[in-house]
This record gives sequence, C-alpha cells and structure tokens, in this order.
Amino acid sequence: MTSTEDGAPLAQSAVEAPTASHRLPSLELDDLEGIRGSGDGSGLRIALACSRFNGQVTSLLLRGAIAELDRCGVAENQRTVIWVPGAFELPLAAMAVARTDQYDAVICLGAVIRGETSHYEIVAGECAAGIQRVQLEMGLPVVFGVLTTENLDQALDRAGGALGNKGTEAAMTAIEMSDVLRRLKWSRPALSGGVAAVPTTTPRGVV
Ligand code: INI
Repeated sequence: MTSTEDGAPLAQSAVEAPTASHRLPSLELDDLEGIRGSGDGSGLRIALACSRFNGQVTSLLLRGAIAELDRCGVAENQRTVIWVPGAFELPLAAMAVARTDQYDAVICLGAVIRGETSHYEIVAGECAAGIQRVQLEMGLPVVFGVLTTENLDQALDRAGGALGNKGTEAAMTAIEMSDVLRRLKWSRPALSGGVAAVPTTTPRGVV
C-alpha cells in the first residue's frame, strides 16, 4: 500500500496523479496580486548539500535536482555539490554555505529510512529542525529535500519513481524562494494607513 512519508495510507485519488508538479502549489496564479517568485533560475548561485547515507536514494534526488536546475536556467558553473556523511550533518553544511555569502539558496538532500531503528526519529527531527534554524538565522533559503520514509521502496517511489522526485521539488522551491527574497529586497512598498500596498508591477531592478 502506498503511504505518506509518515506512513499513513494515501487516499486512492492521491495515488493516481502524484507527479512532482502535482505535489507543489502551482505558480499559475496570474490573476492574484503580490510578490511571487518566478521559476527562472538564470543568474542564481545554488549549493546542493547531499547525504552519502542511503546514497542509492540520495543520488537519485541529486539527479532530479540538477535536472531541474538545468531546466530553469541555473548555469553549471553557478552550482556546487557538497557531500556529507548523513542527514544529521546537512544543517552544518548549509550553515557553512550560508556563511560564505556566495549563494542564493542551499538545497539539502537526504533520505532517512526508519527500518528497524528508533535512531530514525532523532536523525529526521534534528535534520529538519537544523535546516529550518539555519534558514531563519541566516536569511537564506535552505530547502528541506529530505525523504523520511518507513522503507526503501517508499523512498525510491519519491526519488524519481511513481511519486515524483523530492529533489526536483526542492530545486523548484530553491529557485522560487530565491526570487521571492530578491523581489522583497528590491520592492519599496508605499505605506498607506499602516497597510503596506502590494506592488502590482515588477519591482525596479528585477527582470
Ligand atoms: N543518516 C541518514 O541520512 N539517513 C538515515 O536513515 C540514517 N539512519 O537511519 O541512521 C542516518 N544516520 C546517520 C546520521 O545522519 C549521521 O551521519 C551519523 O549519526 C553521524 O553523525
């Protein structure tokens, strides 16, 4: 039975069309105003931190992420792959990347598989909390491209198998959030009655 990352069974309808684009909110909300990130990765500098633990899965996540960066126009010489021993080490790698001040986003890729051990809970929890902490403390998008599954089959389903590729999704998120932050930096919303006006046009300096 196909299940969610935390093991709960999926409804049949959720199983039928589970592509990567299906699982992320669409960017096609053209009639709504507001600051929104594009899917254009040209000019972005992206680091990919990838766990060697469960490498048969993480290498597929990495492949999916790189293919998406290619598709979105992130130049090959503008991205760096950093290998770490396991998911537990991903936050430290992300912090080191952020401190260089040379990147627009970090994509963290890993696979934490429950198997027989309760070690899983600790590794997965610390990894997620650490990644969130780095992105909030450093003000840099640090994307959680880490699978947390009950078994290897579930991980492979989400690493280019029947349920899409979390690496691909992570790359999309990195590009979108880099652009959201870039647009926020360039925008100068006028204040009116204490409410920030939402810009309806492309902010100056953003192409
Ligand atoms: N690391 C993973 O990336 N995935 C796992 O499933 C995993 N499990 O289950 O143990 C794992 N453990 C190693 C951990 O990430 C650290 O590398 C290790 O504890 C050294 O700090």
